Amino acid sequence: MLTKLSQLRDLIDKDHKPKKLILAASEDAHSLNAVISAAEQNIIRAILVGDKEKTSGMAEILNLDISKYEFVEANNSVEAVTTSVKMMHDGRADVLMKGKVGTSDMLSCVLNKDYGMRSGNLLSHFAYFEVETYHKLIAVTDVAMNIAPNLKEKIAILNNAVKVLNNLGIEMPKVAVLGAVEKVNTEMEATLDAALLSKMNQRDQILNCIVDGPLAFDNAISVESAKHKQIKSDVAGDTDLLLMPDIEVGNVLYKSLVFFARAKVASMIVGASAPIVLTSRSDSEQAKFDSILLAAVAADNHKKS
Ligand code: COD
Repeated sequence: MLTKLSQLRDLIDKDHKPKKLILAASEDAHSLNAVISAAEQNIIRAILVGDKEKTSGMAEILNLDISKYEFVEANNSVEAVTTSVKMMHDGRADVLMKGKVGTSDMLSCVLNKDYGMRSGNLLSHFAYFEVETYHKLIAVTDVAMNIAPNLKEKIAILNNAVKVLNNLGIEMPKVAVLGAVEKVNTEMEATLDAALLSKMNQRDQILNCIVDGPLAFDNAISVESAKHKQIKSDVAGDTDLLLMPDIEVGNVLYKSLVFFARAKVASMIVGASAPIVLTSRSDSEQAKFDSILLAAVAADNHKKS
């Protein structure tokens, strides 16, 4: 059972060759520090794309030697992202990482039909949390890409996340599909979708996991709360993955866990032609480093599948 994000390190392939990671718009202090630290620990090989003058100035202040890493010049963040995504499209690296550029700008470029990183699947965001008050790591999806997913999109988001968890060694992750309440309410669409997803799982239309829902947040993560409400569930209180109804709920939960609960987090975009590290500007350097670790493990598995 995974209880700490640092355990991701043990999951790196024994014959792991450091994966090539492109940092798009490299003039971002936290990202640069995390990338160089991961490169120095042989987790990745770094390629920096961005404004050379600003990046070098930042490296000097941070006391980092970036002279040994490949550098591709770009005049602005849009050019940096476009160049980076095109390099990924051409198979020049295994992982893409967002530097000093807006999330939507980065994602729109990734979705470009001609030179993007589409794979035919829905792309979605996967976040993995270490929360002191929970007995194991817990995944949350989708808090950053799909704004208001319909049922079909929720199936794809769920399958993307289950694939990540299966690859991390969790054979049958327990999935709680969240609503505001644990009973189906015909006026609350999230509860209807949750019930359908549970039934599809029972009928083997969604595989390699145990799905239950609707569950409210408290009974998804607390055995006492589930008992109190007399909920019979194989998932309640022992959830590995929380499926969010939409981006607003997901994003508020993400930030509440980080800012109120001081949780640690690693996150990435999955479902594309390669994993994409897409932490937000407010994420810590540790979160960026752990996300690189998560993406490196995912890239090892990507190569095998
Ligand atoms: N997976 C695969 N294809 C997709 C996806 C997806 N998740 N989303 C859109 N597409 C395809 C569509 O089918 C279409 O062919 C094309 O991409 C364009 O679709 P649009 O018009 O919806 O694309 P955009 O560029 O307007 O929007 C895509 C974004 C991902 C940018 C948008 O959904 C978005 O802004 N998401 C929220 C990002 C955000 O602000 N996160 C902040 C949280 S920190």
